[in-house]
Amino acid sequence: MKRQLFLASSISAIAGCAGISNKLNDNPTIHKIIGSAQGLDHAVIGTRGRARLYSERDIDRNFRTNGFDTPSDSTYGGLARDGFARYALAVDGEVERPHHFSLAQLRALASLRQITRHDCVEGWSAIGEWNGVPLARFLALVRPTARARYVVFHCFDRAPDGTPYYESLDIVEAAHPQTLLALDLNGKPLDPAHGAPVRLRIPTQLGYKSAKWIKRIQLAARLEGIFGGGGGYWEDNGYEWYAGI
Ligand SMILES: Nc1nc2c(c(=O)[nH]1)N[C@H]1C(S)=C(S)[C@@H](COP(=O)(O)O)O[C@H]1N2
Ligand SMILES: [Mo]
Repeated sequence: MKRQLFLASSISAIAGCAGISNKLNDNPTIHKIIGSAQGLDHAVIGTRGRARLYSERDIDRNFRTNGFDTPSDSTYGGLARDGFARYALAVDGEVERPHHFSLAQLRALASLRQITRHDCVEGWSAIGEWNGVPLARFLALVRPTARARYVVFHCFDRAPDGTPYYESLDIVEAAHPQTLLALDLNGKPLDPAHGAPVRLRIPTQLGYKSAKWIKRIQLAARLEGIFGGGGGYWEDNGYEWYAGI
């Protein structure tokens, strides 16, 4: 798949963030710098640290799909066949409380519905109403350790060469109040093509960060040693890790 990187690179050029955010850590000065760089970026597109919220009439009823094919292996297929009744989202790594969450447990935690725009780096956007679990709320439950700096999302799907899709956020972006573990799109449970049963939906970053078909969430101190070490399938293939809009 040939991809255009111009949007991501012009955005990080505006924010001036690529180098800084890769070192994002507990240093408050760095957070301030990133905060002001993002503020500048958001001033350009008209928001203030938050993605813009839209109204019901803006919703695109045909939200297009993109990326790899819906997983067709027996694990995912088996789970999908009985409505994901046996699905369990694993959370492990740098957490005090590793846990498996059933879909029912996730539904009980869902508390945020927001209408936002999804921007794909290939040059299309779509507005949808997403409902799900604020990732900050979820992280508070599993209690990241002091060493945890990244939240890594492992997915069911694979590239044609067999490489699994994955993504990651630093823990600050993960805890942004608009970052969701999404369960519903436009009032209905996610369909398989949009990432059922659970996907990430981060409206402050480009589309490829919003991992679909999540099977496991890993808290990590570093990205080195996780697949290619770039923090995501596309990042391992040259994309920017920081994909703020
Ligand atoms: N697991 C997984 N997540 C993924 C992708 C993918 O191929 N696999 N594609 C990404 C890209 S590039 C985009 S634009 C969005 C598309 O989401 P949609 O199919 O719901 O429109 O999913 C993102 N998340
Ligand atoms: Mo995308």
